[in-house]
Amino acid sequence: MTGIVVGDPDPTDSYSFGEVPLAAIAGVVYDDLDGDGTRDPGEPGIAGAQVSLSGDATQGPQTTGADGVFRFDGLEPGEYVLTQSEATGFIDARETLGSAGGTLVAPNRIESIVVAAGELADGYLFGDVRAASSPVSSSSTPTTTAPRMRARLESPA
Ligand SMILES: [Ca+2]
Ligand SMILES: [Ca+2]
Repeated sequence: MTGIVVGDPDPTDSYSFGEVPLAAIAGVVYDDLDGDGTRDPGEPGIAGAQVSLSGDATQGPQTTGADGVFRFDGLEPGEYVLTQSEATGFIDARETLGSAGGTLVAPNRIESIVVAAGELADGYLFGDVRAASSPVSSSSTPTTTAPRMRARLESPA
């Protein structure tokens, strides 16, 4: 509080009351290559996805760059909503809540993110997968396929 003199007689004094450190909400839109809902090492960010902030303030949409990162700065303490839309060629996968929590209410929509003064709420992950490759493909779990079942699947119809 240095520099602020209580009772300053200057009528043009512009100090505002209740000045608080501002918060930020950040995260990444990423390519969930194996469709497991977790960002694993080597799973890249997605460029061209859009993320919007709503709630106690509205910002965006931000369009992600190659790293998939989005970040909303300058937020008053309050409650916010993140909404994501896929980049061309991608479909929805699973989302992961970040450090300030929240509620996943629908695909690509996280509500009730409550941030305190000066808080950086990070780690909000929006997972998408390429539309060309099915996220429910069984090809990623060959070791759990019984030989008999595999033989049946591979036999001619
Ligand atoms: Ca993954
Ligand atoms: Ca998603």
